[in-house]
Amino acid sequence: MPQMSADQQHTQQIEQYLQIAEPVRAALAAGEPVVALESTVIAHGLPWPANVEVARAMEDAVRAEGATPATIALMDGQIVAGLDAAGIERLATAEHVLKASRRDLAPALARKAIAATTVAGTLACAALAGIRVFATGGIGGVHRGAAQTLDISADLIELSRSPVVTVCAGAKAILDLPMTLEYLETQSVPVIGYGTDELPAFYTRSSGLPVPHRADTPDEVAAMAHIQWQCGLGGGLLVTCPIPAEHALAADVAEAAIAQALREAEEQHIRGAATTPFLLARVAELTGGESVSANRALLLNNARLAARIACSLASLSTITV
Ligand code: PSU
Ligand code: MN
Repeated sequence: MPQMSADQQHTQQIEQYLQIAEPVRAALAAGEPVVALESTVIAHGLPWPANVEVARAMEDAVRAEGATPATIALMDGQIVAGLDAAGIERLATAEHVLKASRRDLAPALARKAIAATTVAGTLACAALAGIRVFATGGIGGVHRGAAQTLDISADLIELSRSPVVTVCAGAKAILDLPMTLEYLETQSVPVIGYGTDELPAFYTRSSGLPVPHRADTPDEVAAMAHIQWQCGLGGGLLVTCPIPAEHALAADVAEAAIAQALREAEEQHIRGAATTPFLLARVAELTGGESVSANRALLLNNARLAARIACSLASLSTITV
């Protein structure tokens, strides 16, 4: 039998656990643009049937810009990069869908559990699949009171680890946003305001907090990523793109809902991995249908921008990380 190189053995090992959908595999092999999409928003972020509709609309937005979407989740003992329509439906309607961050990937695969991937989980899977651009809604961050609880999302570490451009609408003010920016600085993640000098706060376009870098076109973002990887600096880049103005919530509405959700989490002693889902669900309930349409608008906007960045990156010469 011919000898396999260590690299080939490694690839073969990963392939047992990684199912890349055919259109995604073909696009990657041809150096064509691919955008990873997360699945937490399908399983945990939005109510049914809005979740299925938004997941499909995000994929359509990516395709409309000339890129191939790859929605990522764990099913039947494999990481699936490029869920099909049936996979999306299954994720949206299954009873117990795990929330998988990087630490949960191996246990969930071993148990053949169905799991939606968080930003950290999706980034780790995208990197394994060789996907370089990822669109999400809001990232996790440093929680308020983290000086006591040490509750800091693994998203922030993974952003520094996986060589992927993440496009988000900033982070919700359920988090300590100044500390989140500090932590991203410590982790050496370039934070790039897209068409803005301030960190967007998900439902609202601005937090009043300056970001260190700015880009106004997809080409500018692609150039930054390309140079970071060509120079061997590794890791990811975070693009923060404000929600389109016509869909932004009034600042006082968002703030009131966030303040109440935080109070309730405190009263009910919500801790650890349950904290973010609790806060997100309460904020969504308290702002009613308005938050769902805002969420939809920013997700589609981010998918579109991510696709444009992926197209621009693909047009640059071969990338070596
Ligand atoms: N913030 C949002 N929407 C989300 C999340 C955070 O505005 O959907 C989800 C993402 O999946 C993110 C995760 O990666 O919550 C962070 O969870 P934790 O704080 O437990 O790391
Ligand atoms: Mn946490």
